[in-house]
Amino acid sequence: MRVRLPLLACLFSAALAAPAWAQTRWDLPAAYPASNFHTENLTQFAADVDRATAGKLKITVHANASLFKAPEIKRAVQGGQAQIGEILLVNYQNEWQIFGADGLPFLADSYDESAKLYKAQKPVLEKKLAEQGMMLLYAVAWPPQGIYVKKPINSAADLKGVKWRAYSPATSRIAELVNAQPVTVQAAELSQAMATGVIESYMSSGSTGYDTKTYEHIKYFYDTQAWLPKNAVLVNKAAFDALDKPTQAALLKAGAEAEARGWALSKSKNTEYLELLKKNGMNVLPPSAQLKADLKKVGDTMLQEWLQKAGPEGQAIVDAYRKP
Ligand code: PCA
Repeated sequence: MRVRLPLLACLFSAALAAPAWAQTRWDLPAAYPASNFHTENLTQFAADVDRATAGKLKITVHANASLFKAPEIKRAVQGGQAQIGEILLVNYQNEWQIFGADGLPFLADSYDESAKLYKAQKPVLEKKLAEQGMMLLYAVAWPPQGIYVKKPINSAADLKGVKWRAYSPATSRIAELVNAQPVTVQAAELSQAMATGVIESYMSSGSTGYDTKTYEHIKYFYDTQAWLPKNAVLVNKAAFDALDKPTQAALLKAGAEAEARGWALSKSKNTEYLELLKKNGMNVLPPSAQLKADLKKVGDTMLQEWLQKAGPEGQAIVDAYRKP
């Protein structure tokens, strides 16, 4: 009988620990590593929801594309395979141009402008996602995007023929416009793509450069501050509706807090990441006047192309964004 005692004790404590009310468990697929600031923010958000609901809603964050690959997360939330998930909006530009508004070079290239663009973009984003059975819980900008490249560059012409990693339709388009060779690789596979020589250049933030140890393969970062793409956290509407009112309120509150915290984190961490890159041997440099002018031209072309494809809906966003 001695054997049974621990078992009994175990069952008894499990019964005690088990809540008398129903517990809801949600999965949250995310595409970036656990140590990334977006993911840390998600983890904090999940802990806040847990605390605010006294454990009624448990959200498990699955970092680094371990549950779904980056381009699959939106569909997973839409279809209810995941109740909540974090996406990179610009990944979905081909589905609907408005998702790509924050990926256009130099349309909004500072945190303030990026916040303003978000405000202009948000109502239409919410409407579209609602049509798809989802809610926009919150969105946070990545730090400004610069160019990682193996050799020093002075102009866009120096990028000719370079193997260029793209993470979105727009970053592929930039490659085409500067005559580089685009290959789409999501962040979770980026380290490997550099190690195997599949890519020798890409545009992204100091954050992703640091996360992927880019300094082990690439030694130059041109801080072009070209745009700030956003991650957005989406919720399946049916899953949300199935929650009781206090739980819904707790989720929305934690989401709003995560949004404010995320923007502040992005900004402060950006400086930190660039310092860390330098410490690890990266040359962090301002772009030359020529490179700046070349990229500005690329941005102008892409904005024209985008406006044509996005139609009046896109024009309305740009107008609202530019209104003083
Ligand atoms: N990092 C992500 C998207 C934008 C960013 O800064 C990436 O490179 O995949």
